[in-house]
Parts: sequence; C-alpha cells; structure tokens
Amino acid sequence: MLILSRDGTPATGSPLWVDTFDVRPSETREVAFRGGNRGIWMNHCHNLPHAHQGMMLRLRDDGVTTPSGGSHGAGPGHGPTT
Ligand SMILES: [Cu+2]
Repeated sequence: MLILSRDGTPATGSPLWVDTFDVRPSETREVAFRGGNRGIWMNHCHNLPHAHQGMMLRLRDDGVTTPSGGSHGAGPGHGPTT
C-alpha cells in the first residue's frame, strides 16, 4: 500500500510503500494499492480482538465469486449449527 495521507495531511517526500502500518485511536490513513492479482482480499487490524469486533474489510474484484458466497462467518466453525 502507498500511504497517501495521515489524518488528512498529504504525504510528502519519498513515497512510502508498506504492507502494514500503525493507526492509533482516532487517527486516519488514506492509502492506495496496486491491483493486478484479481481476487478477494481481506484487510484487517492486526490486533485480532479489533479485527473480531469488525476492523476488517473485504475487497473483491468485479466478477470474482467464492463458493462460500463470501459472507462473513460462512467458513468452518463460524456457520450456523445444524
Ligand atoms: Cu485495531
């Protein structure tokens, strides 16, 4: 990802490409990323309790599908019990 801005302030200097970055409470980052490997991608907070509470998102290229239907909780151990 390329960091575009931090708390609304555009990045300056050399472009900063990263795989992960820190975001403290109430801070924001604007990022861009280069596609080229079509699929379904998950972005999430590495503080896993935060991810579990919803700090994650899924990016899906148009036309890409998954047999699970792609809904959260559809994987093994997360679906409804029968
Ligand atoms: Cu977090």
